[in-house]
Amino acid sequence: MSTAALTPTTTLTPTRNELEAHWMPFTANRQFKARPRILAKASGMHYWTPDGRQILDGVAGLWCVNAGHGRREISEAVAHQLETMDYAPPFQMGHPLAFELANAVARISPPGLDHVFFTNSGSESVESALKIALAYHRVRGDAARTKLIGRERAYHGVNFGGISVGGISPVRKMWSASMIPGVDHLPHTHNLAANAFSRGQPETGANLADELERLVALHDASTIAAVIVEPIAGSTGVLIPPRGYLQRLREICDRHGMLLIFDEVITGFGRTGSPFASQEFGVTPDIITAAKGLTNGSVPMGAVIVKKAIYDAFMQGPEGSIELSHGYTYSAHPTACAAGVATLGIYEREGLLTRAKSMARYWEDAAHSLRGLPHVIDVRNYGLILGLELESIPGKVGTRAFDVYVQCFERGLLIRQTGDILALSPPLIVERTHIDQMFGTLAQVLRGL
Ligand code: PXG
Ligand code: PLP
Repeated sequence: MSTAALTPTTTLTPTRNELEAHWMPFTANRQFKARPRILAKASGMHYWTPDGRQILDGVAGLWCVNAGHGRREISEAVAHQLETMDYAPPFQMGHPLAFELANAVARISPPGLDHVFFTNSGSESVESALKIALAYHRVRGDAARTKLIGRERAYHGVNFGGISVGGISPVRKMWSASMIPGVDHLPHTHNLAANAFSRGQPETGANLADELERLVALHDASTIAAVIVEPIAGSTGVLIPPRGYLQRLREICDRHGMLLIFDEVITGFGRTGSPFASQEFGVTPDIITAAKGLTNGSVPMGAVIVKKAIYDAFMQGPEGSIELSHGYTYSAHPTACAAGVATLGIYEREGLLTRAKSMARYWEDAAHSLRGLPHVIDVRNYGLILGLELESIPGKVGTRAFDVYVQCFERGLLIRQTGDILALSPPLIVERTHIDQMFGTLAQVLRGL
């Protein structure tokens, strides 16, 4: 085959026919294919469409391009790695960058979380974390701890463990017969009546953590392995934890010997103003799941970061035994590791893991300037995250926010929409002028509704 034949043939917007074969994820395929939105190029804070329209990236791709697009340090590291060694088996074999990246991740993790298991996505990180939590109790001789506690309105990716501890009703209904057994849920913390238009953490709701005591009383602590929560729920609409809530969860887990897992796939790598939300909120879990920002979105990769005591619990028995029968063909893939090391280098050199803190006040003020615009029933924010909730059109949940999403795109701004909630989470290199443009465009669209 000539090299020409291997070159992608589609450079401009694909035709209707060319769009068909790709079954798009989490997408209204028929609606999309009738009116596609195609991105062709990216640099810094921007995307470009195939016809050259510039789009301001208000969501860091999908909460992942924290250092902005097209970072040369990353593409050069990836290219170099591909040329040096394209692949190495991760089982019973190592390569230098895997260890370098694990150390780099451990350095920015909360104190005590110092061992890193690599995956290829947030979903795989969640599955791995749940399996590690269950196995941890078993290797300690506490094998009756088999139950997992999730939370309503949680998103933990799309695999069976993740949707089981997750709390998204339509998803749970679709695969209702296939949920993993032994899972219960905490109530979510979203309460517009009490907390609408909160700046930062809402004042009301820490007591909802006490529901965990109720679940402990119901199931008995001796049967519960772990509790998993997102410190800030992202994809189900930006739900900020009430003041004191995460602390109380930590206390209850400690009291009853249950592991606490923070799913930091979105909140990790600087989104909140600290490297992880754990440090930001001053609550240290036993396990952190991460992905997205780990490689700046450039190459798929995830990580499970665990406390030393968890790792150590597995390091027993004959030295030649495999301690954890778990792993992926592409765990610690050399290309992903190269991207990860380069990414963490950028974050460190440019202070991006804490930059959200210095921008947060400007962000918050800009966000709350939207209060009072048509149909806006809540504005909530933390670090460089915005959640904007719109009043739903009766019987047509999501259509109003989707309309805003499309209109923003047409006016050169990429945002996220879920139900009637809009989210912003820009690259952490965002400047005030970008923030002005984001909220200016949003305000214009909202006024025109
Ligand atoms: N856990 C959390 C907390 C997430 O936010 C995942 C797990 C799964 O990660 P992967 O890499 O398998 O997608 C996520 C992913 C949105 C949106 O619109 C958010 C995610 C994914 C898709 C859309 O907010 N988060
Ligand atoms: N299915 C089959 C048939 C396989 O052989 C493998 C891996 O060897 C997998 C699934 C898992 O793939 P991965 O390791 O990329 O998750």
